[in-house]
Amino acid sequence: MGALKAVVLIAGGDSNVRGTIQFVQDSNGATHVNGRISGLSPGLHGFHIHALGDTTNGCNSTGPHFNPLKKDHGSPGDSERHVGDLGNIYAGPDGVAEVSISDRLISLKGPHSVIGRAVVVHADPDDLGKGGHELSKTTGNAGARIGCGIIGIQSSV
Ligand SMILES: *[C@@H]1O[C@H](CO)[C@@H](O)[C@H](O)[C@H]1NC(C)=O
Ligand SMILES: [Cu+2]
Ligand SMILES: [Zn+2]
Repeated sequence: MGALKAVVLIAGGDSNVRGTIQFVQDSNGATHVNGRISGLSPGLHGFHIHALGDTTNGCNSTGPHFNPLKKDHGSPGDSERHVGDLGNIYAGPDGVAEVSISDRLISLKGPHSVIGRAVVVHADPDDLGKGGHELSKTTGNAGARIGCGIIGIQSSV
C-alpha cells in the first residue's frame, strides 16, 4: 500500500479565508501537511486539528483541540501538547500563508487519526501554551475561528 492521503478545503463563515491543505503520511509515520490559505490578516495565526468534523454551526461546532492523550495545550515540538497542536501559520503582506508542516503525532490511521476531524485557522497567534493567559493551556488564546474544514480521505494508493 502506498502513502495515505487526505485533503481539506478551508472556508470561512463570515471571513474570506479560503484554502486547500493536503495531508500525506509517509511509511515512517510522519505526516506532511502542505497547502495554501488566503484571505488572512498578515502575521501569525493559530492552526490546529479540532476534535469534531461538525461545521453545522460554522467553525464553532468543531469542538476543542484534538486531545486523545489528555494533555495540556503546547507547541508542536513539546511533549506536553495536544495531538492537534500544529502551532501557527504565517501570512505574508498579501494575506497568503504557505503551509508546510511535518508532524509525528497526527496520523491518518489509528487512534491519532485526524480523518473526519477539522482543521481550524484562528484570528490571532497561538501562544503555544506560554502566554500566561487563562486560555494558554487549553487553546493558546488564539482567538476567533476564522476558517475551517473537515479532513477527508483522498487516496491510499
Ligand atoms: C462563533 O463564536 C463567536 C465567538 O463566540 C461568535 O462571535 C460567532 O458569531 C460564532 N459564529 C457562529 C457561526 O455561530
Ligand atoms: Cu484551534
Ligand atoms: Zn491545543
